[in-house]
Amino acid sequence: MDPKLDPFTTLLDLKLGTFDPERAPVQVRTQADLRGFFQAEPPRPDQLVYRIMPVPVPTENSEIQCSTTILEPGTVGDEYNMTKGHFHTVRDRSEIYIGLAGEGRLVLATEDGRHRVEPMREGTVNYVPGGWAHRSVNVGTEPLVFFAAYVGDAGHDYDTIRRDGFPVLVGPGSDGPAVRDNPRYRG
Ligand code: PAN
Ligand code: ZN
Repeated sequence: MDPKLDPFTTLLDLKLGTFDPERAPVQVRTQADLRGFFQAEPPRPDQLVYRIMPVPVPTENSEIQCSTTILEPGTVGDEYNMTKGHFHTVRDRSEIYIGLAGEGRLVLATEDGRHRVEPMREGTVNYVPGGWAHRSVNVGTEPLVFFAAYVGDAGHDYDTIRRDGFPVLVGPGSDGPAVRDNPRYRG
């Protein structure tokens, strides 16, 4: 075959999640961007929640996209800071997360309403099979940092999550992080 891309290398800071050199502009998500994903109305719309550092390649299933996510600690209402969460637009596309720093939970859900909550911290390797929506939650006091690699043409379906939510919510409990049923799931 005729190769489509030239090889390249970038250096990942294993604690901070930053790339040197950066391969693409950093994507910033504030509380305002997460309106409709948190249960509560965001109290500080300009407050940073997370940043995504992409290593972009063509969006084809012959390629592997990757990025790091740096998710700040904090809460909005009764929920810890979290990513929007999504299904892949091409539903069967899978993904791998590698935890680099901080403490988190990976909330996963299927279209038929099953869910799982998996740990995230330095050294965890989370496998996200096709068909599972996924959202990361920072349950600690430091940034949650992880590396993600996924099939190039996966795409991101946020609208389904904005409409339906996840079956469970993660927030501070009396004895550490607590997972509660989401009263508005598909409500
Ligand atoms: C991740 C996520 C990243 C941000 O790279 O895109 O953590 O989360 P949201 O996309 O839900 O805002 C991934 O799962 N990519 O497929
Ligand atoms: Zn994904």
